[in-house]
Amino acid sequence: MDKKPITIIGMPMDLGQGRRGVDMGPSAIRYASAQNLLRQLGYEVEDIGDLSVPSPESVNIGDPQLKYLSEIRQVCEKLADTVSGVVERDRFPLVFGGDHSMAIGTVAGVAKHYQKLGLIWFDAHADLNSGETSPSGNIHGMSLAVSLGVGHHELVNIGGFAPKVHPEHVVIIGARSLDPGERELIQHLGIKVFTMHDIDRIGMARVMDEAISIVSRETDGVHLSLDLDGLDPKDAPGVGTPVPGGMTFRESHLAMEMLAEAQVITSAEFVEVNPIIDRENQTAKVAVDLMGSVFGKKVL
Ligand code: HAR
Ligand code: MN
Ligand code: MN
Ligand code: MN
Repeated sequence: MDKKPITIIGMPMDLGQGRRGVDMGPSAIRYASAQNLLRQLGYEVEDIGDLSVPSPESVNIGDPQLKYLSEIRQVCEKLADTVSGVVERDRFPLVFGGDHSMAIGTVAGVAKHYQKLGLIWFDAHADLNSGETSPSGNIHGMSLAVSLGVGHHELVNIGGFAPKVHPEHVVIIGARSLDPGERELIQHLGIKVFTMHDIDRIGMARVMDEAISIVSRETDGVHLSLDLDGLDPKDAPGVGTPVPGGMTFRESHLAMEMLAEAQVITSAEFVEVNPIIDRENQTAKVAVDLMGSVFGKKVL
């Protein structure tokens, strides 16, 4: 298997949600020895450090239905440029977060380079709200919608083009907390969602077989956007919006192992790690463990 060199980017983003601490996610993930693990797996790895993100105390919250819109737009533009530069250098962008609003930037950066980008959204939530439907005004609950071209024009047009992905190339895995407007958009766009019910019923192996076939059908790249709250809070307690009844440690690993076997992933981000509300960095450790599986770590 060809091992593309990896570039780590830290995105200390916490403007997209309401709890402090998720800006420390990149440090927590580094502390859990991400770089060492990837090197042990035989990859060449560079870490270009963190982008700078203003702290919420230093800026105005703005429109309560789109909190910190202008700052999030600015830092996501920067992230998109950075990620795009990494792809241009023929390296694998691996982004550590940070709240999930950062995906607006990551996806914009990779989408520049793929005619048809597949997208795996591993999450308890669908992140398909807009300023009109959001119950919270938190932009981390809008990032998938924005990537699909739905939402505020300043976010939708980051990178200068829209949409970044088409609904038929997107799968959501692990969903168990959806708002009414999100359900409507799922129906309207026909997005494939594997809920926890589906995972219970048919098992993660079949879910991943189907998911991989959807995201790789006619696509030329696949981005993995992994929100740690997709896992059960027992396995990943350090997240700002935990939802019980999530994917287990093993189910999540199986998903990552199957992605590695299929060799479809061309970029990835691990988001929503909040060490302040974690227990002994458990969630960052789980993130790094899952990364190992994505990059081909095997028992035997
Ligand atoms: N759906 C809710 C909202 O839009 C909760 C957002 C979800 N939180 C996340 N994103 N961590 O996956 O406000
Ligand atoms: Mn999310
Ligand atoms: Mn989530
Ligand atoms: Mn298409």
